[in-house]
Amino acid sequence: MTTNKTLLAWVDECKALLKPDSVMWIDGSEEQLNKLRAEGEATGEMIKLNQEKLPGCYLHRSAVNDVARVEGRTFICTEKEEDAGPTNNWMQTQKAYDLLRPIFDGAMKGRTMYVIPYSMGPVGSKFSKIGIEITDSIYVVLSMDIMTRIGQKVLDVLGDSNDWVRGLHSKAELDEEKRYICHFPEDNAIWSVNSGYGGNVLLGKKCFALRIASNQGRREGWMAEHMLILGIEDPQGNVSYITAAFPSACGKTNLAMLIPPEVYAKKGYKVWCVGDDIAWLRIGPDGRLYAINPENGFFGVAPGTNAKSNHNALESTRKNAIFTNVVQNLDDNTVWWEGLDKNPPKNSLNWKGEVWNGDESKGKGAHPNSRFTAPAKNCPCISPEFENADGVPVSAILFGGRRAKTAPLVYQSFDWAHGVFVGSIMASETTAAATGAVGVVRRDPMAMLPFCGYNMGDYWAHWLEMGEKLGDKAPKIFNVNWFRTDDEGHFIWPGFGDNMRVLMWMLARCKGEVDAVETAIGYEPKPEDINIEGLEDVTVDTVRDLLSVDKALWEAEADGIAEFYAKFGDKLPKKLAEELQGLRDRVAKL
Ligand code: GTP
Ligand code: SPV
Ligand code: MN
Repeated sequence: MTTNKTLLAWVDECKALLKPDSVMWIDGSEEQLNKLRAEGEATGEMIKLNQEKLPGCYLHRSAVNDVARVEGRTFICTEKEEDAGPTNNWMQTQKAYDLLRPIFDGAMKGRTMYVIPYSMGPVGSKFSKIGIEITDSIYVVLSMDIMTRIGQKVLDVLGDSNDWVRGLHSKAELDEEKRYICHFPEDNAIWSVNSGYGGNVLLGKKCFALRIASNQGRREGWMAEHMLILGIEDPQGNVSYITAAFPSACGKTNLAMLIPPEVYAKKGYKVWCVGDDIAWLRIGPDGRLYAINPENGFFGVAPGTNAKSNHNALESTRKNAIFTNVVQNLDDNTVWWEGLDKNPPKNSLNWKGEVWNGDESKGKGAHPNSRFTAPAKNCPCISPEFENADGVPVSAILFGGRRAKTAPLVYQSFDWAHGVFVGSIMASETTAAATGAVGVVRRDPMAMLPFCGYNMGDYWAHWLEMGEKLGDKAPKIFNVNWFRTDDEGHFIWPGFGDNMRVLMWMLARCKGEVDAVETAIGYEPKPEDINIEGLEDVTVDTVRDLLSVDKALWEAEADGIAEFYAKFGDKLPKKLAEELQGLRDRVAKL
């Protein structure tokens, strides 16, 4: 399939280490993939679902101890600790290789070693990057086929080049104590072992497209971000693009595919999804910032996805999708999860494969981090620009998280540098996307805490530099919070499709069509400038309340930021320290 010497040598090396029974190069043909589907079915790794209702769809169950990213066992491996920085787990490069090599040794005995050539971004685009993943998991091969562009065509583009990311994965024994997700940005390599969960093993995604690519972006003058990309088309057919960084399970997939509320739909507005999780951002020939989605599919959160909350995501999963850790309805061999509808199937297995039968006293049917991989082209609102190798021009960048109180519904940064500050101080309640406690507020700068592959202080400096290069062509930066709650803990803002009302204010700001109110934290809308036409439970007073900035909360926030910033020592850009002082001064006057 290839004569690439660097690649052939690496595959031989891996083979010698892993000792598989056989090696299979993935060419991307349906014939080969069908063989693997049948084999996965035979071993029970893949469960074929009802092919009339869900053509091409499969169910997969990961091990019970292996259902989310393991941040505590994820490492950035570099020569110097300061290159990983205070927010990453660090291991010295050689130490990491020495620790992992014995774990990989012989790990594929009795198994097939699959070699998957894949492209992040359209095949052959000058902005795309190539990776090779070695794995012993059929689930990984089939999921990589959905999430990336794979096969012979990628090798053809790679040719004899040595510019590709080496990704080594083995399920090994799925031993939690020996589970490691290690990144070697200095070698463009990833070693992942003892896990079978998507975020740990679909190496093109978080491992390459964020942790390794953030390093490449820093070196080459671009950015790899945990962002959705969407386009809003006005009735005249002009499309404006927005990217948004929200932490894991905080609403990117939902916002990326939103359905405009009636008030906008009837005027002819449309929303197009370019990406739901990762954006690679580059400065284009006209000096503006352009975004591409390096992925080819969605790895979305299942619970809460329904015809009303996210019709487009649900539609995306109706064919050629793989569901992980959801409920299996035994009556018609389909799938179910909490929040799909109010009818938990009476004859069903839970995510672990145990008899559940819709009995909530036995706990949840689907795992809270159960997910689907679905081809992007299934999405009814996929953007016509999805395959555009040059990307789409970005008008606005949003940051946001889950904050019950402090953060208002929306505010705009004073300028780019202040926007970088706003991104750097993001905080959000933790979710089931990673192992550990859920609902604990933690700092998650730019939603990149678990994904920035180098020192976060240098990362902020890179953001500031990009802003200098962009100058007055820089996108405007905003912060949003869909998750403010009332005293009973209910969300005040309706969210989902109605978030478009807030996006429309932002676009009006980008075009200079609407005034704003200057507050201690940034520019806010006048409450009456958020369009609430057609909303039942929201009044102008509700919006005013959602926009309030509380002095005591923001004083405490500033203290929290100072404490967080202190970890970075002299890696903290001076500009951000000044921004923090500016915030303190303004809050003091409230
Ligand atoms: P990752 O794939 O983990 O990076 O997550 P994501 O950011 O794509 O998250 P996703 O869109 O899947 O959101 C997951 C959770 O957020 C679900 O429980 C949704 O119901 C909830 N959610 C999304 N948008 C909103 C919103 O506007 N308001 C409220 N209240 N909840 C929302
Ligand atoms: C996230 O956790 O942010 C995800 C899912 O998008 S995973 O690929 O597991 O990281
Ligand atoms: Mn994500």
